[in-house]
Amino acid sequence: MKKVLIAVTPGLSQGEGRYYTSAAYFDALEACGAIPVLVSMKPEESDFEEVAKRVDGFLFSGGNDVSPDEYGQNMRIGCGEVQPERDRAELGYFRAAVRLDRPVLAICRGIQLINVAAGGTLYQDIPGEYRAEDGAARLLHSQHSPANVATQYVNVSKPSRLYGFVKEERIMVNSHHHQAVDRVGEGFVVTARADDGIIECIEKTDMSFCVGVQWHPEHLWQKDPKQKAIFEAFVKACRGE
Ligand SMILES: [Mn+2]
Repeated sequence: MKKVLIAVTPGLSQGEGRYYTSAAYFDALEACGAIPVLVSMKPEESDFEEVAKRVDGFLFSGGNDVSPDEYGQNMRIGCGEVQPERDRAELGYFRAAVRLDRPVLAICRGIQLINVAAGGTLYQDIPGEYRAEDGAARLLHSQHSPANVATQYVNVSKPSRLYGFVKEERIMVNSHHHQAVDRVGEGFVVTARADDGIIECIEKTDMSFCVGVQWHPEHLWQKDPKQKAIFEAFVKACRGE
């Protein structure tokens, strides 16, 4: 079987000039038969499409907050550290992926990034800005437990790509985020929400595969086949199946 090449976007340290990411993304992709590679966060404009042509898919990883400037807002109290350099690089790669219809899996910061790329907005800080409708209890989206512990329910829409992977309408996930999708970007549909209404999955229906999840399946797949199914489906899409 063909082993696909998947571009993974790294985090970028401010001071030391390091690219870094969690090995868990690599482990999950490799377990599904892919070859993951890290891509530069300082590419030239023409590199975006060059990279998109040569890889079979993109994984947009977790990390710091997207600059509110990218969705036309001031930075409000509660917003965390931003890195304009990383925003520019990931927005460029994502737009190239859209143009060439390369499969995209976007995780945590990734779902926020692709939503902003499509003209959507974010809650800059859930505890400070989000109030659940109809009085639903506010949930802990920045869990204190380790990442391999699932702590919240997510309600999966049916039909959806996500439902096709996990085949359940209510799944347990981990939660390590203080921001979330607010206004949904053009071309995306919401396919999962937490019990307080926070958006946990979006999908771009006009691409062969473009799924953003707010949780971290890369820390759950080893003990939860439903989470592994997300990576399996992504790698399959990268193979063109
Ligand atoms: Mn959550």
